Amino acid sequence: MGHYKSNVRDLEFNLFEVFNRQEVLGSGPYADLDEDTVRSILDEVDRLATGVVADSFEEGDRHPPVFDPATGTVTMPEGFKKSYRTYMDAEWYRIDLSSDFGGSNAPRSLTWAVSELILGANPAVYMFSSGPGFAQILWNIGNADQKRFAQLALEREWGATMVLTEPDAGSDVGAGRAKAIEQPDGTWHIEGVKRFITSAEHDMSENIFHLVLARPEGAGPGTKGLSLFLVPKFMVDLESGELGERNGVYVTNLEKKMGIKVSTTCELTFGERHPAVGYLVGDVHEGIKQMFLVIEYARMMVGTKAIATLSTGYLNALEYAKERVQGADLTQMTDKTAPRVPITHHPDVRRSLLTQKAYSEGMRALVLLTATYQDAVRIAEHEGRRDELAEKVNDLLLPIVKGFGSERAYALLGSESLQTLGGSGFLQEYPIEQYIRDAKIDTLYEGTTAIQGLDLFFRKIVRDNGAALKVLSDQIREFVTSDAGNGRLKTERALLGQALDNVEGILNPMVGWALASMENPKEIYKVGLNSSRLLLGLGDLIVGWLLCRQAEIALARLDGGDVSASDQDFYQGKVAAAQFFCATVLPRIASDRVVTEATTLDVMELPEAAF
Ligand code: ST9
Ligand code: FAD
Repeated sequence: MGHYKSNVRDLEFNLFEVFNRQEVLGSGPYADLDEDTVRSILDEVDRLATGVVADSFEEGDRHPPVFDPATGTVTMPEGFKKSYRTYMDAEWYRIDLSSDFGGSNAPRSLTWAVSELILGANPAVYMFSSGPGFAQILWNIGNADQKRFAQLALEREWGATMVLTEPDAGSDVGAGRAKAIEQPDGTWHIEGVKRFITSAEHDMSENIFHLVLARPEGAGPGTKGLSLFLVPKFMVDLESGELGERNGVYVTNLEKKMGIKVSTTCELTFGERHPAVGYLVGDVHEGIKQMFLVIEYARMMVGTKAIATLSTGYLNALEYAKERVQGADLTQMTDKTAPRVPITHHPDVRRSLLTQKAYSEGMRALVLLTATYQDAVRIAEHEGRRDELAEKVNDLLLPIVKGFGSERAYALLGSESLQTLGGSGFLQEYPIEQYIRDAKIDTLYEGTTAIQGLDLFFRKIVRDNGAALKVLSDQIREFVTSDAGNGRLKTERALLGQALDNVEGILNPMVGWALASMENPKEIYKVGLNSSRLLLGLGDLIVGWLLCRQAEIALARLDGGDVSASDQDFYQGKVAAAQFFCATVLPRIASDRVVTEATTLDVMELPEAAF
C-alpha cells in the first residue's frame, strides 16, 4: 500500500449531495458532462493518484534533484520522472483548460476535487505539470504571437514558472528591482536575480517558460510599476515550433529545504551570461494585475494541497490507531489485569481523531464551496454576463482557503496526526513526518498567513464594504434560524449562531480602528494585531457551518433508511464531526473576541530592545 489515502466518498458527497453539482452539469458550459462521467473521472484519477503518482513521494524526499552549477541544469530522480510522465500522458490537465484551448472546460468544482487527489498524493507532480495551466493564462491574455506560443507550450508540454520574488522583495513584491530594457525590435532584455522560483529547472520537458515581473526602465515604484514578461528558456520559432538558441536566463542555485524537496526551488539569474529576451505579455503594462491571475489560482492550489495533506495524515493516523493496542480502557485503569485495547478506545485519541476528521472534511467542503463560486463565475461568462457577487465571494474565500487552510492543516498534522502514532510517528517508516515537512511551506509561499489576513480584511472586506461577507453571513444566519436537523441540530445551530456573533465581535472593532486611523494613524496597528485572528476565526466559523450543513443532509439520509452499511457509518460520522466541532472548536472564538476587544497599543510601544 502506498502512503496516500484519498477520500473519494467525501469528494462525491460534497459534489453531489451538498453542493448539487449535478444541477450545473449537462447544460451551459458543462453540456458534455454528466454525473456518471464525473464519478468515473474521480475514480480514474484516484487510481492514478494512489498508484503511480504517489509511488515516488518518498523517493523524491530521500533522493532530491541534483543541481550542476557548471551547466545550471537539474537532474530529477528517476521514480519521480515516471510519476510525472504517467500523469502528463494521461492528460488530466486538460479538464481545466477552456474548450477553445484544447481543454474540456470542466467545472472548477470537479477540477479542484481532482486536484486534491494529485496534491495529496505527490504535490510536486501537480506543480511541475502546471505548464498547460500557465499556457492557458497566456492564451487568455497574450497577443497573437503569445497565443501561438501558448499553443506550442500546450502541444509540447513545456514547463512553466511564476517569477516574482527577489532577495529584497518577498511579501513586498513592489520592492522588486529586476529591470526590463526595451529593444529596438520591440522585445525586452530582462536583468536581475529572482529567488525561490518553483520548477525553474528540471529535465522533464524540452522547454520552460517563465512569467516574470520586472520593472521597465523609467517605470514608477511599487507593484504598479511592474510589467509581466514571457521569458522562455529556449527561444522558439513560432512558425515551425522548433526550439532555437538558449535564452539568457539561467538557474544559478538550487535551494536545500526542509520539505517538498523534489519541487525545485531555484535562483534565476537574467542577462548575466548573455541577454535574457522577454516579451511584454499582451503588449500592456499591467504586470501585477496579470500576475494575480496566476496567483489567485496558485493560492487556491496551495490551500487545497494543505488540506489534502491533512486528510491523508488523518486517514493514516486512523488506520494506525485502529491497530495499535496499548493500555487498558480508562474505566478499568486500576485493574492491572484488564485486557489491553486498541488506542481508539482512549478518550484523548478519540478527541484527536475527531478533531482531525472534522477539520479535514470541513476544509475539503470549504475548498469545494469556493469552487462552486468559481463555477458560477464561469457559467455567467458562458452566458455573456458577469456574476460580480460570485466573483467577490470567491475573492473573499481565497485567503481563507489558503491562509486558514494551511495554518490549521500544518498545526493539526503535528499536534494530532503524528501524535496519534506516538514515537512511530517520528519515524520515516511512516509518511506523516514528511507530510509535516512538506506542508510547512503552505503557510509561507503564495503570500504568508499575515499577508492573507491583511488581504482578507483590507481588500476583501473593507474595500468591498462587506458585501461578499454579507452573502456568507446571511446564509449562516439563515441556517442558524432554520429548523435544519429537525431539532437534532438545535444545540449546534445555537453554537453556530454564537460563533457568528463572536466573529462579528472581532470584525466590528477592527473596522472601527481602521476608521479611527484616519484621525489617529496608530489605531491601524490594532487591526494588524488582530488580522490573523480574524482569518482563523472566520475560517472556523465557515467550517462549522459547512459541517452542520453536511450533518443536516446526513440526518435526512439516515432518516430515509435504505442506506448501505458503509453509508450508515459515513453519515453517522458526518453528524458526529459537526457536533464535535461545534461543541469543542466554535466556543473558542468567544475568547478570541475578548482578546480582540481588549487590544491596546502596548505591543507596538514596546522598544525593540525589550523583545
Ligand atoms: C509563489 C509560488 O510563492 C509558490 C508555488 C508555485 C507553484 C506553481 C504552480 C502554480 C500553479 C498555477 C498555474 C496557473 C494555472 C492557471 C490555470 C487556469 C486554467 N487579488 O494592495 P496593493 C493586485 S509566487 C487580486 O496596492 P501592494 C491588484 O491588481 C510568489 N489582485 O498591493 C492591485 O491593484 P488594485 C507569491 C490583487 O501594496 C495591485 O495588486 N508572492 C490582490 O502594491 C496592487 O495592490 C506573493 O503572493 C488580490 N488579493 O503589494 C506575494 N491583491 O488595488 C505576497 C493585490 O488597483 N504579497 N492585487 O486592484 C502580497 O500579496 C502583497 O499583499 C502585495 C502588496 C504584493 C499584493
Ligand atoms: P518576508 O516577506 O521577508 O516575510 C518575513 C516575515 O515577515 C513573514 O512572517 C511575513 O508574514 C512577515 N511580513 C512581511 N511583510 C509583512 C507585512 N506587511 N505585515 C505583516 N507581516 C509581514 N516566489 C516566486 O515568485 N515564485 C515561486 O515559484 C516561488 N516558490 C517558492 C517556493 C519555496 C519553497 C519558497 C520557500 C518560496 C517560494 N517563493 C516563490 C517565494 C515566496 O512566495 C516568498 O517566500 C513569500 O512570499 C514570503 O516572502 P519572504 O520569504 O521574503 O518573507
